[in-house]
Amino acid sequence: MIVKHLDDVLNTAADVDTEGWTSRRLIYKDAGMGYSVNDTIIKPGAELEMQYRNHLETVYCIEGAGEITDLATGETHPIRVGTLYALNKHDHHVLRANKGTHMRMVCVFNPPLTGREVHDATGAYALAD
Ligand code: 9YT
Repeated sequence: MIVKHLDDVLNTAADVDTEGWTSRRLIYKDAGMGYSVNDTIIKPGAELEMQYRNHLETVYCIEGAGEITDLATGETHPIRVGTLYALNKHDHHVLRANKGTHMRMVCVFNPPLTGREVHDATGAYALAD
């Protein structure tokens, strides 16, 4: 059994900080679970264009508010605590945190992240192998 606390991850190599987000990788590839789990902070006012061509991702908002735009349809959906979105078609999207508030999201990736990824120029992560 693996038991961890967010405190075990903070300020380690699995605590990945970028301009728009900080991702604390709690479960990643080495755990052998077939998925990874991150506790991610989207910084206030951040606007992130992403497309995970190599991964499926489900995201569940547990703090803050913002919105997501599906760039295939142009539709924008509000996000608040309790909103979940699943990028089941590797959807190209823009994620925004409202100004003045961060969003805290639980993110599950399949296949799992190695724990250290940052986005490439297309807003994707490379495959681990
Ligand atoms: C919600 C989202 O896609 N944020 C970008 C960071 C990524 N999800 C991660 O590595 O946690």
